[in-house]
Formats: sequence, C-alpha cells, structure tokens
Amino acid sequence: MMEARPAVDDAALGHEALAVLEANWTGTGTVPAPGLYPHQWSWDSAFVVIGLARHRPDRAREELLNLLRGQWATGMVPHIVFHTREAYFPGPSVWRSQEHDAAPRVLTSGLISPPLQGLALWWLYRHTGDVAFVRKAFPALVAQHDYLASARDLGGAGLAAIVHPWESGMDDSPAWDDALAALPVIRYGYRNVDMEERHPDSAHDRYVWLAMRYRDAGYSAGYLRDEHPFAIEDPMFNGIWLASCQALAELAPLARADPVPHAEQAERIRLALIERLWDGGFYARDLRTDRLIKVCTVGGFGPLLDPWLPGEHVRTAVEVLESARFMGATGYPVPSCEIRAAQFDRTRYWRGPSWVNTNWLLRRAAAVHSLDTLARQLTHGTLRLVRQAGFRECFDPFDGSGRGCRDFSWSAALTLDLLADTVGE
Ligand code: 2M8
Repeated sequence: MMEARPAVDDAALGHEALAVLEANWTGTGTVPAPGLYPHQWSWDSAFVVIGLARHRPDRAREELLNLLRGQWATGMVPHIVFHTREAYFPGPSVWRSQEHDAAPRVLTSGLISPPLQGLALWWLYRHTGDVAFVRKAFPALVAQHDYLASARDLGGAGLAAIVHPWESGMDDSPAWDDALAALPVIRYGYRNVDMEERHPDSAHDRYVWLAMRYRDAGYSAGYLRDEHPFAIEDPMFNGIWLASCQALAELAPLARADPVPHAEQAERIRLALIERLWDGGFYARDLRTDRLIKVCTVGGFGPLLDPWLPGEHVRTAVEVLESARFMGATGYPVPSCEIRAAQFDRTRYWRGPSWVNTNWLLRRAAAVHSLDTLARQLTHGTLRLVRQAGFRECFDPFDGSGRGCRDFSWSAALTLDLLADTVGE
C-alpha cells in the first residue's frame, strides 16, 4: 500500500504528542483538553494510560490511580472526576456527589463512560510487566465490572445499558436521536457557545434534564430499571466492556484471583450481543421501545474487539466498515456515522467526523482478528490526520481538516501508540 510520506518525522511527532500530554497533566490527572474539558474524564484517561504505557509508565500508573480515586463504593467509576475547582458545566453543583454515602471525597459526576480501564491495565502490564501494579489496581476494576453487571443489566440479558448519551462517549450520535425526541421538550434556556455549536436544538437541555432526574432519584439502580426514560444497550459500550473482561481474565492469575468469572462474563456479553444487537450488523437496542435503532454508526463495530466473535459476524461487519458506506468512500478513517445516512454530517461532532480513539479501537479489533491490511490502513490513515491537522478533537473524514478543540489528549496519546506500530516498516 502506498502511504503519503510524513510531513513531520515520527520522532518529532512523538515528541509533540508527549509535550501535549505533559501540558495537559494537572498533577492529578490529564485533562482531555485545556479550557473546554478541564477535569479528568474516565475513558479519555484510559486512552491516556494506553498511550503512555511504553513512554511514561509512571505517569500512566498515576493517571489510572487518580481516576480510581473517584470510584464510588458501589464500584461505579464516574465519567468525570473533578480534582480542581475549574469551571465546567455540568459541574459538581449539578451532580452533587457529596450528598451520597457511596461517593468518595473527591467530587465526581454520577454517570459512567465506556469501561476501558481493564484493557488499559492490560496494556500497561503488557508494556511494563509490572505485576505489583496489576495487583494494586485489579480489585477496583473487578468492582467496576460488578457494578455494571448488577446495576446496569437493565435488560436482564447480560449487557450493560447506558442511561444517558454522555455514557456512550458518543454524545450526539444519531443513534440517540429518537430516544431523546421521545423526552419532553425542555427549555432551560441554557447558554454555552461551545455546546450550542454542537447542539443547535434543545438536545443539550434534555441531556441536563435526564442527568438531573437520575440525580434526584438518588442515582438508584431501581429507578434506572423501572422508571428512567433513557436506557439503551450500545454495541460499542458492551464491546469495550467485553474486551475489559477478557483483560481481567488474563490478568487475574497475576493478581492471585480467579480468571473464570471474568471469562464467563465476556462469554455472556458475546452471546447477548449476538442474540440482542445483531441484525446483519450490530445496532443499539432501545430498552424502552425494545427495538433496534437502525442507524449505522461507528459504535456498531465495537463487538469486533472480541477475538472470539464468530467469523461470519466479523466478515459481515468488516465488509461494511471497508465499504463505501464507511472508510471505503472517505479519504480518512473512520467516519462516526455511515456517510449515506440522512443524519450524517461531516461537521458535527459524533455525527460524521473521524476520531482518533475509535480509529484506535478498530485498529485493535483488526489486530485481534489478524486483519493486517485493515490494521495498517487504520494506523496510517490516523497518523496522516494528526500529521496534517495536529492533535485535534476530531477530523473531517473527507478532507482530513481538524475540528473541535486542539491539543486533545487522546489524539496525542494514541498517536504515541500508533507510532510504535510503524517501527521497522
Ligand atoms: C465529550 O463529552 C462531553 C460530556 O462528557 C461533552 O460533550 O462535553 C465526548 O466526546 C466524550 O466521549 C469525551 O469523553 C468528553 C471529553 O473528551 O467529551
């Protein structure tokens, strides 16, 4: 395959990535981006751990431990940990974590995000061989998975449900449109320039309303099961959880723990993904209507992270990924929504642009299925994006121009990991 020669040599690009992560380190965590996201976000942090694993393992360990300081006694690892008082909306005054007995001392949000920490710990171990650290972090991740299995299996079939678009990490993916439209129209008149660019309608007000309903129900699992109006089984969230279960199964012997429950959990998730979310491709299931949400987004490729996904499912999903509906037609991998969908918008956040983190996850998926050409395309296509446009939050999938904020941590961190792939090529 012919690749464009790098505009910046690899060593320089790696140094730039490390400099971004250094600048975004606050002493208690790496912020996703200065200004716009000034706290520690859960899955962003896991991507930072992955990227720093071979370069700054000391920092990667600190990153993970600081995130876990935000873990609740229920095992829940919150999607934001507020180590500082830096202004952000919705901040601690919205979440009010301090009013809960299960919450830690540090202030946090009340939602979760895709549970990538198990895979991140495995990545760190793989590159450092640090058994002592595995032993230290392992119990917290077991508790995180127990929380998902006990409090979030709202459909009762072995998958974890998200109860808010923010929990998917792909906030305004078109997959959530109908579920949001079924909520009451909320007009808080909330104003935020950055957010308005992303949510020109009342969607953001609904996000805040949903979060406050859950808060006002005391973040109770019973309320989520019986009353909360938004509950969705998402293939990316569950594909990531499955990968983290497999990671914990592999790490368990090092932590002197039993691998079997983690392998069994992974098996349960795989069966439920196929049984409940497959219809010629993986789609999210809305538990409130009990229907699949038939819009094809990058989230539908999450189950490919499973090395034991049956071959027919792998082949069909990869065919779609490589087709003119996704990366076959854009110049750069991988649009966040099928480009032929009516909802596709190359300029709007999770409705079209390409993201370094989903490219990295798909590159990992390609690697576990030994799809070497696809893995190389994802690696090189992603590196072309950051070489040309910098460590932007996301990118136009057709012309590669950068969108969203600059100096974005996971774009820098995962560049470090992808660069390691190219050594010796
Ligand atoms: C975005 O999410 C936040 C809310 O959590 C936002 O829209 O303000 C998403 O891209 C999410 O995946 C990411 O974790 C977060 C911080 O980078 O930003």
